[in-house]
Amino acid sequence: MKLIFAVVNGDDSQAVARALTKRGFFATKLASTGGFLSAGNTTFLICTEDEKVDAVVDTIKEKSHKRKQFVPSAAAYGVGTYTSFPVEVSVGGATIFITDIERFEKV
Ligand code: 2BA
Ligand code: 2BA
Repeated sequence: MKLIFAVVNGDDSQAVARALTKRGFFATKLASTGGFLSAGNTTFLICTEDEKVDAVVDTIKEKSHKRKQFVPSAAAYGVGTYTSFPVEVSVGGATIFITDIERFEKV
């Protein structure tokens, strides 16, 4: 079994959740916050069999979109507001981490 952590843009999280459920995957959604932008995003935890990992990743990829976002450099880098200028960052589609599970139980 593998545990997939997927950080998804808040705007895509409903579409990702719907698609995962429709394709028979079980998932847990956690409300999370990006360390850089301090904006809300959604972290999915998905535990599934090894051979289904690619299908989960493909589903997330399909429903998560890349976005360009402008942020004040003061907010992004913590410099004084007198030097603030907009900085463009590319956010998403999704950031995905996959780890082994030693034991999985539903009791
Ligand atoms: P349970 O399987 O007891 O799961 C309860 C909650 O535990 C789930 O809430 C989810 O938050 C988490 N969970 C369970 N298995 C997981 C896994 N492999 N990876 C990550 N998180 C997991 P919900 O998603 O709201 O599901 C509530 C109940 O609905 C589930 O109870 C299950 O009986 C059913 N269910 C969930 N997804 C389904 C699906 N794709 N197809 C059919 N039934 C589903
Ligand atoms: P945030 O930390 O709010 O980051 C939003 C976007 O800002 C990132 O998009 C990236 O383009 C940029 N960024 C983040 N940290 C940066 C830094 N130190 N210097 C310059 N630019 C930076 P994504 O890479 O698509 O990440 C989207 C969200 O996924 C992140 O939100 C964070 O919550 C999570 N994430 C991304 N990589 C991660 C990692 N290696 N470990 C844990 N969480 C990660």
